[in-house]
Amino acid sequence: MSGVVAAVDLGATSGRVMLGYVGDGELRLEQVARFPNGPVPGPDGSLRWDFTALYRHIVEGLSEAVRREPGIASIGIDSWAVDYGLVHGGELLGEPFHYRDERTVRGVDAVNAAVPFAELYRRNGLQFLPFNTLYQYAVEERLADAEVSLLIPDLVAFLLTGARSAERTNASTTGLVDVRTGEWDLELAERLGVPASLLPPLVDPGAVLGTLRGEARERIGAAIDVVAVGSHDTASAVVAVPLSTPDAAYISCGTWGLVGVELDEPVVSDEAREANFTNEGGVDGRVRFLHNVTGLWLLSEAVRTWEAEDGAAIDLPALLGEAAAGTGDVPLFDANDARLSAPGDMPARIAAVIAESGTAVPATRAAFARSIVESIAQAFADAVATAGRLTGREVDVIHLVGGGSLNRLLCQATADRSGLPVIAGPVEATALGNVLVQARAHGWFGPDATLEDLRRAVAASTSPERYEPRA
Ligand code: LFR
Repeated sequence: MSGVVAAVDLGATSGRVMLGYVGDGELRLEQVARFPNGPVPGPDGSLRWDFTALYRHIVEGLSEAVRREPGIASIGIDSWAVDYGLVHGGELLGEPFHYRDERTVRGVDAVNAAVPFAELYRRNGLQFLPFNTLYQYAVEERLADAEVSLLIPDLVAFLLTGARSAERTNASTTGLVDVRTGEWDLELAERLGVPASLLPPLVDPGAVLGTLRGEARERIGAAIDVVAVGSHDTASAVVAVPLSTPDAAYISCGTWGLVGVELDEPVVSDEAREANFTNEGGVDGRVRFLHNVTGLWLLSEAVRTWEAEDGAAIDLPALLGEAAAGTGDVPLFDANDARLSAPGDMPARIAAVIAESGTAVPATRAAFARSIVESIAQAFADAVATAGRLTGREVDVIHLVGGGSLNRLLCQATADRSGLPVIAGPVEATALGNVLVQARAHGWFGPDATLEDLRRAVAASTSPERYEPRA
């Protein structure tokens, strides 16, 4: 069976609306709309998302999608994790905070004082990231004004259909879902002062959330169902990793590099906690056992700074080409250094971090780009090795998907530094995963299709590039 669905895919630097054509051996995406995204200044020096603009772009994109393809069977929505909007009386209480807002520092202190981290890890299985939703809730001033709190993709679905729900893969990133049961940990929520009423019913990928209604339906021009997908972008990306061996590792690389393996059961050992590995919820109850490495954020922030200096756009492929041609020692730094996580003058901050280690700071932009890419690759290689050690797997190949798979320097450096082959692609893994889970819900892959069946469809329809490690 075959058909077409629409995927809304919101990343930290851009959002897209895509059409996904599935069936009869076909799996193909067509981009309908692309719009910029990023942190914007909010009241009192806060860092927010311009959700109002995002939602407008989404509705415009979907109406264009319907114009091109009146027979769209459903819409699926995914985005970055952890961030939320508070809703009262159908209205959003202010623009959502960006996870890079520094208020989370206070939230971490408050949560640590209430629940020791070792206990938290046993309960929710999450690596420490200062912006996990539970830390944000600890300093959320408007919690008491809200009827419900909705994560970004759930918020979009609510505005489109009126449904109030929490899709499970993304809910797992709040820190308030029990890693063993996959249900809200209401006792933990109570200890942290989060009212249970704010946490909507959990739903699984594949469930029909509701049908476009009201103004959204009028503007989009059809009464289409919204179907839950792996609404955490990383969960959707992992669906579309064409895992080629049982011991394969994956890296989903965009703003972040999410490095790990897929498991059937969580690992919440002391070693996993100390290595800061997370057990996020995957589609079909799988576990995304992975570590967050700061990814292309470092490069895109550096480029943003240089473009502001020049008052002109930078030719990134040319810069990376120059970087790849460079010779000599490459100064490495810790890509996950906390000082590199907020927006700002990235080259100056990286220079400061490198200088601290007594190494010479790169003298040119190309050398800087090289240093950034090699440092990310080293962190990728380290995380793959740790994932293998923590799960007792002999990782034999790395699948690198997402925007980073187009960065040849990064793919080769990851192969070289890990000593493992890197299979790069598909670049659009997240949108593909979104489309595939909808298609399966419509029965287009047969009655009992597994994730492995979906991955076979990805492998058959894309041609990833292989990078062998060099001595
Ligand atoms: C990737 C991602 C990561 C999450 C980070 C913040 O886009 O969703 O998985 O840790 O963004 O939400």
